[in-house]
Amino acid sequence: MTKLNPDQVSGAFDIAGRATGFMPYGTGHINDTFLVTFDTGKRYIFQRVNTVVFRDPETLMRNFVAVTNHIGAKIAAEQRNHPGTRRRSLKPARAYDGEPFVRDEAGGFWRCYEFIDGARTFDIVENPGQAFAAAAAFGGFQHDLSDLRTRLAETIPDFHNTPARLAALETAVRQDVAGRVRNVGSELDFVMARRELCGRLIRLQQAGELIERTTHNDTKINNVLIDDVSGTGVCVIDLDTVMPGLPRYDFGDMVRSATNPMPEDTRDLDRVEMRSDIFEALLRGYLSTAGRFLNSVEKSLLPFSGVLITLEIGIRFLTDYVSGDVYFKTSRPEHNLDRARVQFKLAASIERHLGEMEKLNESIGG
Ligand code: ADP
Ligand code: GN1
Ligand code: MG
Repeated sequence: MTKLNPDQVSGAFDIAGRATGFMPYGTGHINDTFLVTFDTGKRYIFQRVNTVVFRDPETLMRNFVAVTNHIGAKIAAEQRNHPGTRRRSLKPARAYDGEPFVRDEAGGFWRCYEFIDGARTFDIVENPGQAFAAAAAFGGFQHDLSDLRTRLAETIPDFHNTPARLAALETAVRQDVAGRVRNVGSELDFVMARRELCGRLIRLQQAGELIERTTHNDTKINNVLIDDVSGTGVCVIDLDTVMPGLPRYDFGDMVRSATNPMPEDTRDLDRVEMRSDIFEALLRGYLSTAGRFLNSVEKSLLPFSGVLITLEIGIRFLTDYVSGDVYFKTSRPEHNLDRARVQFKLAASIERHLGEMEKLNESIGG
């Protein structure tokens, strides 16, 4: 059955007025996102959740509501009514049946929240100020959730279990369903040479040295809205993978997505590199908000997490390429391979800078 559009489901949400227009929005790889305008002049984000990736979207939405209620209550308690504070959390709309979602007759699973005005996301960080702002917002988000008493459901089990991601790649290579393994020899060599790295954080966690916390798990830099005027981080979005995890993964994904000056899928690999000034701004921004609750072991692993997550996401893109593009949205046959190559080039660059990154981390209190 053909997929429905947001204007066909908008009437099921308890929103004043009528939807008058919609357009696809954002550059995410998983869900379908739309900006919908109502005749009241108000704008909303509608999302058709990818139910192949998120098998239990109702549980996911229970997490979503728990998180946004928790942060919303803090905002109310703080009673700081300047615009930045009011916009700090997403506000999910309710359907007329009281649920924070709507299922359409074509099998689509929809949610909706208010559009946050006066702010935007960036796919590529333009300057250290933006990196500081984004990292401070993600650290603030972790801090906001550090006293959440309920343990959230795992929307994707083993999401950042790097050894499990490696095992999935090995299985995909053995099966070679798309006949693409012959194209990825050097990429596989790159990964296999780093096999030992993959288990490092998980081993520390299993040894009880790293504490499980509620983390975002998808801190790609375009998952935080930056204020158009002040340049500060306004609101952390894309809450599908907020669940128990290690804060290090969140910092690592900021390093992966913000330090690279090129698009995540560029073919111009010569220009892919880790920008040291952006790393420093991320570290300072993140510690300005998360430094308060992290312990010293957690802090010492911040630079390494950049290598690990970049390698892990590269492994995931490569696995999807070998599997015939079944997970991430693609717009060309080699798209996932191009993405994987960028991650590996960036991981190698981070590795080369690791010594100086660790020195900096020690010197600023990480
Ligand atoms: P995806 O899962 O597709 O990455 P996101 O939830 O990250 O979806 O949303 C896609 C884009 O839509 C974001 O990068 C951001 O630009 C925009 N966006 C999402 N939610 C809002 C919001 N409440 N207000 C303004 N823009 C938003
Ligand atoms: C996906 O949804 P989006 O585009 O923010 C993916 C992340 C990856 C990222 C790589 C649920 O994030 O884990 O790091 O692509 N999200 C999911 O760009 O798999
Ligand atoms: Mg997103």
